[in-house]
Amino acid sequence: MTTETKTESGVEAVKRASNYLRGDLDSDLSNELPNVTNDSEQLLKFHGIYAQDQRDVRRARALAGETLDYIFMIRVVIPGGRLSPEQWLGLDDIASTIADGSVRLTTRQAVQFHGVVKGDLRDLAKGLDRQFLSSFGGCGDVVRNVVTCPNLHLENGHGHLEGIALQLRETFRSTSEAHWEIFVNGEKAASREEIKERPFYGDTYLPRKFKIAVSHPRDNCVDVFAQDVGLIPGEHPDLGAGFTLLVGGGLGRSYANADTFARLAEPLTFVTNEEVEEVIAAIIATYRDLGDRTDRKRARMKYVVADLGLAAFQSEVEQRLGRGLRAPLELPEDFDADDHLGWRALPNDTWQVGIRVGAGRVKDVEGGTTLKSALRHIAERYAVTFFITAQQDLIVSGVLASDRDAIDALLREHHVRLNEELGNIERRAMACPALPTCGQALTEAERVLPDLVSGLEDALQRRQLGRRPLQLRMTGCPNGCARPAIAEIGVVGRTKSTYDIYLGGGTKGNRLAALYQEKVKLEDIPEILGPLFDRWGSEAGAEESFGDFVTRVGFS
Ligand code: SRM
Ligand code: SF4
Repeated sequence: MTTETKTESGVEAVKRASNYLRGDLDSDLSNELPNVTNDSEQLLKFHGIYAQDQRDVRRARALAGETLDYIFMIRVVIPGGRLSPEQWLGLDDIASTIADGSVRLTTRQAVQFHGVVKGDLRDLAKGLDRQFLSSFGGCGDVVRNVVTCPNLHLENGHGHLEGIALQLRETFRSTSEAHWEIFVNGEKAASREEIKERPFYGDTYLPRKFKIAVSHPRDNCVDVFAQDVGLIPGEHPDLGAGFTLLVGGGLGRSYANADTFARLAEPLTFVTNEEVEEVIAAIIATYRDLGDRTDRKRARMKYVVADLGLAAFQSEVEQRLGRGLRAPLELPEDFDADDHLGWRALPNDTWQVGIRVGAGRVKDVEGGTTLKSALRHIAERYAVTFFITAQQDLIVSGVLASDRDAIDALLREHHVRLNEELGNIERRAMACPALPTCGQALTEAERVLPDLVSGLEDALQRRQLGRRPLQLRMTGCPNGCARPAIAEIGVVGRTKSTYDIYLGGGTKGNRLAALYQEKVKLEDIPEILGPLFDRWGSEAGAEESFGDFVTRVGFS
C-alpha cells in the first residue's frame, strides 16, 4: 500500500517567507519593469491588486515579438457597499486619471479599477487613503469584503445590523502594517516585533479566501447561501435577536479538477448578536487548521464541510470555541431577493433611487448613457449616501423629497434608463468582467451580455412573455464570479467559443442550477431555450418563475 504525501502549495511558502505580506514588493514596485515577479504577484493579491495583461492585444504583441501589455486591477474594500459623496468623487477621479476611465462595481459590493500601470499603483493607494478607503484585503487568503443587504440600515429595529457587519469587517481584517508601509506612507515598522498580525491568520494566513455576507431578515439580495459564512438575522424565542449562521457555501469549480463543485451553505447554528464574532472566529480557526494547503483548487472551506460532513465540522468548531453550538432557527419562508431598483420612499421621509448599472461598469459612453457624469453631478450637489448592491447596481439614498425631481431629471439628461424602462431580463442580468482583463476567462461575458440579453428578451417577447422577470447570469469561466450556479439561467464559458447553459436556480438563491446543455454558441442560446420558454408560457401559472418551472417539470 502506498501512502500519498502531499506537499504544500508554493503560495504557502511565499506567504510564510513574506514577513507578513511584504516580500520584495517595495523593490519590485520601484524598478523600471512593467510587471512584478511571480512571488510578488501572489503577495499583491493580499493588497487588493491583481497582475493582469490586456488580452485583446496578446496575440498581436506576441506576433510582433513584444512582451505582454501588463496592467493591474485594484479591488477596493467597501464594507456593505456604503460610500459618501466625497468617497464616490475620489473613486471617480481615480478612474479618470489613473485607471481605464470606469468604476467597476462588483458582485460583492466592492469597486474595481482596471488598466492601471505599475508605476501608478502607489498614487492610487494614496488616493484611496485620502478618502479613508483601501484595497488592502480586497483579494488574498483573508476574510474578504463583508457583504450586507443595503436595506439593513432602513429597517426599524434592525439598524444595528449594519453596524455588526462593519464590525465583522474590522474584527477579521488583516492588521499587518505592510500595506501602509509599501503603498501609502513609505515608513517601515521599526522592528519585526511590532508586527501584530491576528493570531487566527498567523504567517500563512488562511488556506484561501473567506467570504461573509449578512442578509436582510426577508431579503436575500446578497446570496447568503453562496458564502463561506452567511448570516440571516432572526429572533430566537428565548434568546432574542441574532442570526441563523450558515456555513460551507461557494460556487467556483474547475474543469481541470472533477473533485471541485458548487455548494450551498447549510444552517449550522443560531448565534446572538453578542456571540456572532466569537463563533465566526472559531469557524475561521477550524478552516485555518483543516483547510487544504496543498491544492489551491480544493482549498476553500466548503470542501472541509463537504468532506467532514456538517456534524463533524460542527464538533471541530465546538472544540475551538470551548462550548457546544445550539440548533439553527428554521430558515425564513418569505426569503427572496429585492433588486433595490427604482424610486422608493424611506422611513425617515427621504427617498432612494436604485440605478441599474449593467454588469457594474460605471462609465460614460460617447453619444449614449453618461452614467459616470450623472453620478458625479449628484455627488457634487447633494448630501446623499451611495450603496453598491451585490447585483452590481448602485443606490443613491437619502434624497430629500424636494430634490427628487431634479435628480430624476439629471439622470434622464444623461440617458440613464430608470426602472420602468428596463427589459425583463436586463433588470436582473449580471456578468463578470472576463475578457479582456481577467486572466482566467475562457470566453467573453460582460462585453457580450447586452447581446445575450436582447436575444433572450426578443425570444420571450415573441411568446408574449416579455413582462415576466427572468434572472440571467453569465461568466467567462466556471469560477462563477457573477454567481451563475444559482441563477434561473446561468451561462458559463466552456471553451474559447462556447458556453454551458445551467438552468433552475432562482432569486431565493437557495437552489443550485443544473447543467442543461454543453458547449453551445452564444448566438444559439435564445433558440436553444425556445422550447422551454414555450412550455413555460403554456404550462406554468402566471406566478411560477422560470427557475421554479424547469425544476418542477425537468428539462425534457
Ligand atoms: Fe471572482 C477570481 C472577479 C466575485 C469566485 N474573480 C477572480 C479574478 C480575480 C480572476 C483571477 O483570479 O485572476 C477576477 C478578476 C477579473 C477582472 O478582470 O476584474 C474575479 N469575482 C470577480 C468580480 C469582480 C466579478 C464581478 O463581476 O463583480 C467579483 C469581485 C468580488 C469582490 O468584490 O470581492 C467576484 N468570485 C466572485 C464570486 C461571487 C461572490 O463572492 O459572491 C465568486 C463565487 C463565490 C465563491 O467564491 O465560490 C467568485 N473568483 C472566484 C473564483 C473561484 C474560487 C473558488 O475557490 O472556487 C476565482 C478563482 C480563484 O480564486 O482562483 C475568482
Ligand atoms: Fe474571470 Fe472566470 Fe471570474 Fe469571470 S468568472 S471574472 S472569467 S475568474
